[in-house]
Amino acid sequence: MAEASTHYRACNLCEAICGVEIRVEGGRVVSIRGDAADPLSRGHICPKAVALQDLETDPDRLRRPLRRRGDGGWEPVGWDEALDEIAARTRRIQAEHGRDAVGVYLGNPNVHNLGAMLYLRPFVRALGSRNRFSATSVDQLPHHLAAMLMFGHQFLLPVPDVDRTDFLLVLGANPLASNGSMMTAPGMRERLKALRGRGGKLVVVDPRRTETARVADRHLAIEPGTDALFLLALLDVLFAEDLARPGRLEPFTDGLAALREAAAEFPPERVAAATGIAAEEIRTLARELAAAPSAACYGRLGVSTQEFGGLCQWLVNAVNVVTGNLDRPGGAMFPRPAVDVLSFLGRGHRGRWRSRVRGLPEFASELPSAALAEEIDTPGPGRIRALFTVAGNPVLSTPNGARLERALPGLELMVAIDPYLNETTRHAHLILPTTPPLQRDHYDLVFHALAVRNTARYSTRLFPPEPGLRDDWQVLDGLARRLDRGSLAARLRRRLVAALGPRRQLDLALRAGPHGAGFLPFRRGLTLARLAREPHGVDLGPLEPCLPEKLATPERRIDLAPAPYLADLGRLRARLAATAAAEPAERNGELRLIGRRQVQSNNSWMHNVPRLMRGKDRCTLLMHPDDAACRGLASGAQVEIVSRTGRVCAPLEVTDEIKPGVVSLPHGWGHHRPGTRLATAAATPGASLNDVTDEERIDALSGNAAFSGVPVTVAAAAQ
Ligand SMILES: Nc1nc2c(c(=O)[nH]1)N[C@H]1C(S)=C(S)[C@@H](COP(=O)(O)OP(=O)(O)OC[C@H]3O[C@@H](n4cnc5c(=O)[nH]c(N)nc54)[C@H](O)[C@@H]3O)O[C@H]1N2
Ligand SMILES: Nc1nc2c(c(=O)[nH]1)N[C@H]1C(S)=C(S)[C@@H](COP(=O)(O)OP(=O)(O)OC[C@H]3O[C@@H](n4cnc5c(=O)[nH]c(N)nc54)[C@H](O)[C@@H]3O)O[C@H]1N2
Ligand code: SF4
Ligand SMILES: [Mo]
Repeated sequence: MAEASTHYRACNLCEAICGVEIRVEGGRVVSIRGDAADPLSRGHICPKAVALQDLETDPDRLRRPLRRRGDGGWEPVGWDEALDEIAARTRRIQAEHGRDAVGVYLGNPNVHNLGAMLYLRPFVRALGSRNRFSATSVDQLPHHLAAMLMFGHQFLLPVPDVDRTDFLLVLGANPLASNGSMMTAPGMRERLKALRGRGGKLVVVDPRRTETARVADRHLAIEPGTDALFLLALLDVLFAEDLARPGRLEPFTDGLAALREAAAEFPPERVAAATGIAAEEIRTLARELAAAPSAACYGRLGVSTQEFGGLCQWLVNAVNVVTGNLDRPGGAMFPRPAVDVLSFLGRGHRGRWRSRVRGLPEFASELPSAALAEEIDTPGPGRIRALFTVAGNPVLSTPNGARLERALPGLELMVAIDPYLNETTRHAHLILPTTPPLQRDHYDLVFHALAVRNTARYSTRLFPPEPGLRDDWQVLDGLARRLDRGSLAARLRRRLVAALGPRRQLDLALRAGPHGAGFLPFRRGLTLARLAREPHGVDLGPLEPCLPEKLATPERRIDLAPAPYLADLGRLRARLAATAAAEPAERNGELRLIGRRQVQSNNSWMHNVPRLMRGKDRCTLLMHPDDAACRGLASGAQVEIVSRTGRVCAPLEVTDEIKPGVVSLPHGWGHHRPGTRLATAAATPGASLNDVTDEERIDALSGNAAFSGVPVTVAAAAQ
């Protein structure tokens, strides 16, 4: 290992999946640069790429399984002993209290992990519980609901064709900080510059003048949680001014008249006060959208994690259909990835069962994570008594995480598959640590399917797995094998598939995919072996129109007006009436709290990377100068933020980039909890936004958490 070598791979830390070039000398990483030959990222990387190396060397990262002792300390335990003990205790609890007594929470890094993507399903199936939760319902659930209801499959997710569009309308996304989400487009700064360079326009709708809004042609500072009203008004103008042009989509689209009728109730003049956006602005925008040769409307986290998130994602798709921009170059398009995720993930279903305490509907076999804590702390039959967390930190990432934090110690068994002893995993009885990114093979099953260009890239591991660690898939498989109680035939079938391992499963999926070589010898097309010989990945071309063939609805038709959305308009109507009736002064000095993302963070788990933590405290509360002045507050002051659920303190940052009446705190902080092993993070702990968000604020339609617009009061903190 003494000599120098260069390793090429994809960074899997966020959705941008940038190609990286890693120089290794003497078995150590000496540099990480962008891979200029990657057909998608073309050399782009962000400051977080160095984390690939720092995660490797982090002394706090766990390197063997741990078991909690009676005195609260931790002892090392062998893998087989740990897995056997977990299986035995799980079975005992399920035998006594039923299968639903075991819950599972799947966190975000699973989607960035090939092995987890392939082995989670058999593991969850082996648990056999209806109490399944994941980060989906604190994030993008409304996107899946809209895809299922409108296009027939929860993963028929349109992606804005940013490289060819003439007009990009962005709502509730800040790709210059997040590097893009449900839109894999590494290097958004350059891509947006190119958009404007070719005469295109960028309009950003956001309560904050974000990094992305700053490079836009126009920024519309919307009142949090009112985007559904805004989008309906936009549609109303398109219809009323005869600008609706679905074009080639029209012969296979239903519900235009119903949508038109729904939108007619919300003309711009009616929603202007509530949204904070002048009627004329909305009219102008509608006309520009309609006039653009191509346009894409893209709504992301900020419009998904709000009380009308379901309606928002429906209406975003609707705008793209009504303007004829769905499935056309420069519009919102469907990728054609090398592995066809649609073929092995279910279409989705909703409401087949409900959560025990609040009666919230499942979606695709998962219950809303906003209900996790109450399912643990509310006594009665069916209560969750054992919990598995897999790559998740729900104490910091789910609404009213503090309630969950209080509930976790009451579990009879908690198991965390996670490389860190953090705010959530410290409550586990056993922690099973898995390999960091450079010690495993990777192919992005999910993000190639959300990318603005069709490409494929396989990464082999750079370093061998550390002796005490296993890959996520091995741990999940070890548990599934011990817990599976299906019929002999079913178990055998599952064993056979699992025994293939991730590489062979991937090879089969690539061969069977739309760019694949199939199963006969000497055929052109992709196989894993061929892909692995291309260290920079392969280019499979720009996005191409694929409708109506790709639609998964029974008649291959788009439904523009699904009944659940029309029914949910009643809730929006009531909200609009209530807003119109309330005087602003009646808010009693109440502010609306929203979140934000920062380039050097990644949700809750990258604050232990020293090189990402340099500089001043980033966990600050943003407040408009007017709101600060009337409270007698100035930048740097410690303020207390109080909501229905709790209170946190943070330093204030006064700035006119935030809309008056709105304040913003980033999420993923709050590393002061005792009993964690995160030395760097604990040195600059920040406060957890989710100590003040509210598990009762959800989008009633989808069950997604409504983080945006939490009512809070802010005052100087007592010393
Ligand atoms: N208020 C507010 N809350 C939010 C958000 C917000 O904007 N505002 N955003 C939401 C969103 S979009 C998301 S996706 C969620 C994220 O919510 P979570 O997924 O619950 O949280 P993360 O912070 O991503 O934590 C990831 C965990 O996985 C571990 N981990 C990292 N890599 C691996 C791996 O390869 N294998 C295993 N087994 N473990 C690994 C880390 O140590 C960490 O414990 O948070 C949500 N919460
Ligand atoms: N650096 C970094 N990158 C990340 C992450 C990270 O934590 N850090 N997390 C990753 C994950 S898991 C995800 S899901 C993606 C998310 O990626 P994005 O969707 O780009 O998410 P954010 O950057 O949080 O941007 C959401 C925007 O919505 C705005 N907003 C809040 N409320 C409203 C509202 O009511 N209406 C409107 N119109 N806007 C509103 C906020 O001000 C914010 O600018 O980022 C991913 N990438
Ligand atoms: S943008 Fe995302 S994928 Fe690219 S280097 Fe940064 S963290 Fe990695
Ligand atoms: Mo996310």
